[in-house]
Amino acid sequence: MLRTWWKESVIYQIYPRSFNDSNGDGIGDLRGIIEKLDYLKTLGIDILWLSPVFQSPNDDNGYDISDYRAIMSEFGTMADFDELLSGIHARGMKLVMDLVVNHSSDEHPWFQESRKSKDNPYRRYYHWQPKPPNNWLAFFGGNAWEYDEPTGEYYLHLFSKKQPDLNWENPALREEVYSLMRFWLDKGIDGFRMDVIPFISKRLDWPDIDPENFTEAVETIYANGPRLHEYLQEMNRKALSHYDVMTVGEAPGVPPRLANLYVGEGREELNMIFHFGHMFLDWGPKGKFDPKTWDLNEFKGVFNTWHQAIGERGWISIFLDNHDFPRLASRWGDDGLFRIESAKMLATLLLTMRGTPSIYQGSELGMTNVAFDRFDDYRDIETLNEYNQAKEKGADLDALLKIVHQVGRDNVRTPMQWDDSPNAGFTTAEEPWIKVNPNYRDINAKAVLADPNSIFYYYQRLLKLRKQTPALIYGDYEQIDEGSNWLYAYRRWDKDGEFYVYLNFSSEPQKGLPLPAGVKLQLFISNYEPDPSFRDTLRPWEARVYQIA
Ligand code: ISL
Ligand code: CA
Repeated sequence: MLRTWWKESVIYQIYPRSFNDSNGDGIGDLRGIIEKLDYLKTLGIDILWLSPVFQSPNDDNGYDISDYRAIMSEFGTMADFDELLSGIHARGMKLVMDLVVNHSSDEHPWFQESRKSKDNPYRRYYHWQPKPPNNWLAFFGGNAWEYDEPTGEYYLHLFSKKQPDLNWENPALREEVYSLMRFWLDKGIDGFRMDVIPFISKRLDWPDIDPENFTEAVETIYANGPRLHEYLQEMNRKALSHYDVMTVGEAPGVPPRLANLYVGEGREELNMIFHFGHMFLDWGPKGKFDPKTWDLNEFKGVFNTWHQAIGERGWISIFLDNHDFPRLASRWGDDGLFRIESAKMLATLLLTMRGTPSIYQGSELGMTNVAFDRFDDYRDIETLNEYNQAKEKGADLDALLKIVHQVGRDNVRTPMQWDDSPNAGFTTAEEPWIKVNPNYRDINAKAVLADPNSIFYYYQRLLKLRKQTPALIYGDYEQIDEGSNWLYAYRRWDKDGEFYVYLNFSSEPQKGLPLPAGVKLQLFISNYEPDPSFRDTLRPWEARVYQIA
């Protein structure tokens, strides 16, 4: 199996708008990130992934790009970017940028031209149809086909109507993409995270979806289109292969059996993907605002299945939250009484699983979901569109607000909590672009840095241990609990080392650990003080990792 830096690294995702505001306008920016590089170095991460920082009207916070070669004015200048990149490299870290090329902004000059007339040279940069050819629904609500006045035709948008889908069938568009990739690669960046990359090749027979089962349509119709792998191989040939960089494709709709088509060695496509197996466990047929319950055995099943599917030939990146999903401690743990214990337990999972871990900003503080009591305080287009639709239909808005508290993307977009001063030290402005989580007085970076027992230092230890332990990176994986509904236990091993990981996914003490017999167990790391009387019992949300001595 290929041994390489991006398998041995840990990613930290920054959502720049919410990370740190350096100039008091209420919006995080690049100089704000520069100010915190030493903080990130202290934590011990290797790769910074920045959510999009390109020029954008911010309909979807930068995932709608109007100039791929310019920095968003609110975030700073190209000079700031260059300084950020060299600051990252000077500290021995790497920088990965977000590549959003399934769609552009409708304010991109390509689209401005494209909509002008049917014979405009940019017409074929997007998908135009005289009539909607199918019943596709957009992720952010409503129809995926939008009528456009100037030419009287419809264009496709899988996300908001300000995010028209690019037409990859057109070789001229593809060359534009490879060229903008080379622009950033030539500046010396270290790779790309690729937004909804499985969606770029469309089914041109335009089949209908089952509107009652949107979640299923993502996999069966939107993702994994007929020319996808041809495009990825071309992208590799024309851009990526000329640089020592890493790629991670965001891969909603990619089932395990197709994974190695994307990331298998010798395919010359991507290095890794982020799969959504666990992220969609609580989505009902109608999507995220139609939540259902999940259980621990399904969750474990996802990790097992993906491990088997990837095997020795491919690689994945492991994440438990990001800028689109609830906070990990709120979603998979207990963000009340056992916030600290469960945040550390989940960190243990993230950093001892096979695959390149990706940490989302604020996890190292144990940040939690937020529950604003008015829709007015929400900023995310997905939430606001859902609200507007519900209002139009006369649906129960209080019920929707509760669902938003549980699943909304603004849960993870409130400002980073740096200290206990007003607005958590994120900004000196009176009002940040989105309100801070009121729990910032207790939960903040200043507090965790002052407490040797904090979540922050637990991450720091885990990061260091992982780096020193090839078995935790390259080693094999196998689940060892037998269908327990509170315990997740697994073994990681290679020829030089063997590790047993025990994770209590419950708020009760639980007895009966499947400990290996006849070997000497040495405690490797735990989120509780060791206590021999608990040898066979895990305390609430306890994580314990043993090494075979
Ligand atoms: O959270 C989701 C929608 O409810 C996911 O399905 C998400 O839309 C999907 O993973 C794609 O996400 C990416 O592309 C979107 C952008 O809004 C997200 O922030 C980005 O991560 C469109 O660019
Ligand atoms: Ca700012």
